Amino acid sequence: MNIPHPARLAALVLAAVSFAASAQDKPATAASAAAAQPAAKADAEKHITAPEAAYQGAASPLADEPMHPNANPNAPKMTEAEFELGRKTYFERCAGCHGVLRKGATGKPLTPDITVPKGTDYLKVFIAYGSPAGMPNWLTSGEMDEKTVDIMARYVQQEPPVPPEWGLAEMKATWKVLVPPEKRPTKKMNNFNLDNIFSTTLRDAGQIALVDGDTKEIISILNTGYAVHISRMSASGRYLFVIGRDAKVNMIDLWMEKPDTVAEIRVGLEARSVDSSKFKGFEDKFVIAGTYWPPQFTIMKGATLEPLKIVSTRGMVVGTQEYHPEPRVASIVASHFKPEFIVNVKETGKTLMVDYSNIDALKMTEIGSAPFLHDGGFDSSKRYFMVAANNSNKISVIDAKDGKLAAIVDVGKIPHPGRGANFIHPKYGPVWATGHLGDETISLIGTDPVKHKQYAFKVVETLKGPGGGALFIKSHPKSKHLYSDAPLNPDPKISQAVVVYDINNLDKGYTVLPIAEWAGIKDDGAKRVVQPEYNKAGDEVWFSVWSAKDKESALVVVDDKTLKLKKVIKDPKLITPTGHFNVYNTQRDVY
Ligand code: DHE
Repeated sequence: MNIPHPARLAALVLAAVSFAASAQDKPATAASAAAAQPAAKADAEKHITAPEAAYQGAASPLADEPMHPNANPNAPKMTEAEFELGRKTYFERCAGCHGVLRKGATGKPLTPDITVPKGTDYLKVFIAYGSPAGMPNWLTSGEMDEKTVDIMARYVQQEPPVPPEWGLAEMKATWKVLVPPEKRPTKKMNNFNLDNIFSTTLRDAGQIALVDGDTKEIISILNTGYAVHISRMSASGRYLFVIGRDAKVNMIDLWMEKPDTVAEIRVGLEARSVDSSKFKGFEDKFVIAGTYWPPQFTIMKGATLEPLKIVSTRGMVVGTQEYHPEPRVASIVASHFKPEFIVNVKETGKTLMVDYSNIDALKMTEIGSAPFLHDGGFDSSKRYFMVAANNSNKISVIDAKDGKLAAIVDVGKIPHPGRGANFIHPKYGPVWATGHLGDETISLIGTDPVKHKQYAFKVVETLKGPGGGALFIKSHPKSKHLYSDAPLNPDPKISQAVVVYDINNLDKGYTVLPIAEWAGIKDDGAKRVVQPEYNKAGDEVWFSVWSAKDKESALVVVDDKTLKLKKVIKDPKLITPTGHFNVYNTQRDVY
C-alpha cells in the first residue's frame, strides 16, 4: 500500500481529527500534527492488545455466506474479486464491532455517507494504524498486508451487502429430529452422575466435550456448530442445548447410554444464546434461541426443536428512539417466577420479557435500560436478572417477578460478568459481583431489598484485581471463595492465572493461582485461563487453559477448600476449551 509520505500523513491525520472528534475515535497517529510514520507506528502499537477490540473482533460465520456485491457508484472502483475479499475480511475482522450493516456498535458507523467523503487515503491510515479508542492497527500489527488495507479502505465506501433473512422455511430445511421422542429412552440408560457432568466448549473444533465430574474422564466429544459458544440445561436436567456461532442448536439427551444429539436446527446465520423454559408446569416445554443475524429470536418445541414462533428484534434504541436495523440478541434466561423468557437485545438496550404461556397470542413486556446489553445472571433469589450494559458501564437490574426495571447501577469500565457471582457479604448481605474488561476492579452490588434495603442495587464495595481483561467471575453457595479470571489481560502472568478472594476477608486482597503453570503445558502460546465453574458439590473449581488450536490445552481442577491443584485433564481431543457448564449448576442457575 502507499502509506503516505510523513508530511502527507500528518495532513491526513489533521483532516481525520474532525471526522473522529464526534465519536472520540481518532487515528492513533493524531496525537501530534507533526506525526511521522515511526511515531505513528509506536503509538499504534500501544493499542494492539486492547482487550475489548480483540474480544469483539472474532470472525463471524457470515464471512462464508454468499452475498450480492453492492457497488456504490460514488465509491472507488473495485473488481468483483476485490469486493469479495473485502466482504470476507470485513466479516472476519470488522463486523463484530461495526455491525453487519455497518451502522456501528462498539466501533463507529461505516456507511458510505460517512466513508465516501473521507476518501481512500484517510481510511487507509485509520485501518493501518488504528485509534486510541480501540480500533486495532491492522497493518502495523501484521494482521493485514498493504494490499488488504487498500481493499478494505475501498470496500467500506461501497454499500454494505445484506446477508439473507432466515425464516421458518430456512429453519425447517435445516431441522433434523435424529431420534424422535417416542424412540428415546424412558429412563436413564447410563451410570453417569448426570448432575456432575461438565459440558466443555471446544471452540475451534466446533465440538463439546462431556466430562464426568466425578471421575474426570471424558465421556464423549460431540460435533456441534461452528465456533460453538454456550451450553444450557433443560429444567428437568435431561437435555443439554448447545449453540454455535453459526446459529446451529444441538439438543443432547443425557439419558441415552452414550449421550448424543437427538435434534438439531439452524435458527439463523449467526448466534450466541439459547435456553429452555423453566417455570413450573412448563419444564422442558419450549426452547428459545436468539440470533445476531437475522436480529430475532425463535421459540421451539422443547422435545424436538421444531420452530414455532420467530420474533424480530429490529426497532428503536432506548433513549434516542432511533431505528436500528440489526439489534443483536445477547443473553437469554428463563424466568423462575413467570412463564417468561428474559431476552436481552444488545443495540437497542432493551430487555424483552417474552410470555410463552400462549405463543399464538404472544405477550411481551419491553423494558428499556441502556445499550449494549450483553451477558448477565440472576441474583441468589433468582428474582433479579443483572445484565451488563457494557457500552454504558452499567448493570441493569430486571425484576423478573414484577416485570420492571428495578435499578441501573454504575459500575467499572465494560462490565463482563458471565453470569456473575453471588455470595453473602459479611457486612452487606447478599451481593452479586461482576468483573470488567476495561479495568481491574470487581464491583459488588447489594441484591437484597428486603433485609438489606440500604445496600440494594448499589455498589457496596469495589475490589481491586490484578488488571483488566476479566471475563468471568464465580462463587458457589457452599464456598467461601470468589474467583476471577482475566484471560484478555495483555500480561501473560495475569491472563494465565486466576485470582481468588476469601469472602470473609475481602480486605486481605487476592491470592494468585498459576493455573496455566499447574497445567504443565510445554508449548509456548496464549494459554489463557478462562471461566471458573464449580462442580455440583461446590468443593471443586474447574478452569480451561485455552491455547491455540494446534497447541496443547487442558482443564485444571482446583480444590476449593485448600486452593491446591486437584487434577489436570489433558487429551489431544481437548482443542481450544473455553466455557464449561456443570449440569446441576446450569440447570438451577447456581453461581
Ligand atoms: Fe461469549 C456468553 C457473546 C466472545 C465465551 N457470549 C456470551 C453471551 C453472549 C456472548 C451474548 C451470553 C449468552 C447467554 O447467557 O445467553 N461472546 C459474545 C460475543 O459477541 C463476543 C464478544 C465476540 C464473538 O465474536 O463471539 C464473544 N465469548 C467470546 C469469547 O471469545 C469467549 C471468551 C471464548 C469462546 O468460547 O468463544 C466467550 N461467552 C463465552 C462463555 C459464555 C459466553 C464461556 C457463557 C458464560 C456463562 O457463564 O454463562
